[in-house]
Amino acid sequence: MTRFVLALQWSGRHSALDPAGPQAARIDSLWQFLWIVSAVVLAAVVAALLYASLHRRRHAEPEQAGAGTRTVVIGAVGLTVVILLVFLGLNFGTGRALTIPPDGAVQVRITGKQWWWEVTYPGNPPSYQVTTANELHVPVGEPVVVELGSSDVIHSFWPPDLVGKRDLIPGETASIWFQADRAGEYRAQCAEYCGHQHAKMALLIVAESRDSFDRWLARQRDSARTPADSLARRGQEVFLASSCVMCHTIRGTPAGSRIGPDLTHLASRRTIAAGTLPNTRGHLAGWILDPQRIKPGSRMPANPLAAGDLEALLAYLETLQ
Ligand code: HEC
Ligand SMILES: [Cu+2]
Repeated sequence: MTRFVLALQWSGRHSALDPAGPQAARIDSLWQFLWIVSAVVLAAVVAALLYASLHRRRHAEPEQAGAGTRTVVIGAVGLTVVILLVFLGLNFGTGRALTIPPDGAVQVRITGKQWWWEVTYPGNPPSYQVTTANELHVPVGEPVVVELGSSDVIHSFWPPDLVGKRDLIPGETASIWFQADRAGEYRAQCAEYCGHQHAKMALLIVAESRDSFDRWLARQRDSARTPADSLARRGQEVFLASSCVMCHTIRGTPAGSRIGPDLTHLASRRTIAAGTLPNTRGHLAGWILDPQRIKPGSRMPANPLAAGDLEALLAYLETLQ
């Protein structure tokens, strides 16, 4: 089967035609069936049209159509109805199979924001709750139920390699479930136009072994430590003295706002700004100085920091593993 795999180097694969889990595989086989049958029907219609125009009788009126023609027309209408009913049944069956999650699934909540994703793993006790952004980790081969909500406008969660789309609607909770059968990095994209930076609203999904997933989750639970290094410590002071604290959380410090992504483990993430840039020092510097050049309209203002302060701030952010 032809594979169209759009691989963005740092933000995962993105293709509905190369399913990596049972839900996406069902959607893929439904679509294969629909397009093959539709292609055969189209070919038959075009062939009939060509035949009819080549064998046209002069001055023939519709009421002169013979019994043979009538049989063909009635047969074609009947066949069309049967094909449409089969499509309907398969569609319904696929929809049902996708809506009922098995017990014991991994639970995670995703909130859509203009223009990024907040990802929360509930904890028991509640202090075990993990909050991160733009990166969803899941264990391979296990069902994952994603609860979806929005805090501003309608967004849509769409990881084409894993499952279809589900809208995130303000004031409502929807859910979708999927399972990744192959380890790897997959890309989800907001699939409902949600304003200026809708296109730059991607979510990286990392499917990994149960062991690495547990280790990742345990690490994400930790608060940030005050850095030992003096430059990084100065960076922490810059962060806490700047406007950053009005919008961001770094657990373990007084910064506790949720307007922007939680930065407690920023350095462990592969991308910044919802898959827009790889998480490197240079990109981070460019983003902090002027996010409006990278994502015009985004909800983070420019920060004209002095060079020394910026350098210290970057050193600090790099300690947030
Ligand atoms: C008015 C609120 C606001 C202020 C002030 C602010 N930010 Fe942000 N920040 C945001 C929002 C919103 C985003 C998400 C933007 C997006 O991806 O569209 C963001 C994204 C980021 C990211 C990328 C995080 C990720 O995982 O994608 C970093 C890093 C960051 N901010 C650092 C800072 C620093 C450092 C400061 C202070 C110098 C700061 N921010 C000030 C709102 C703010
Ligand atoms: Cu969108």
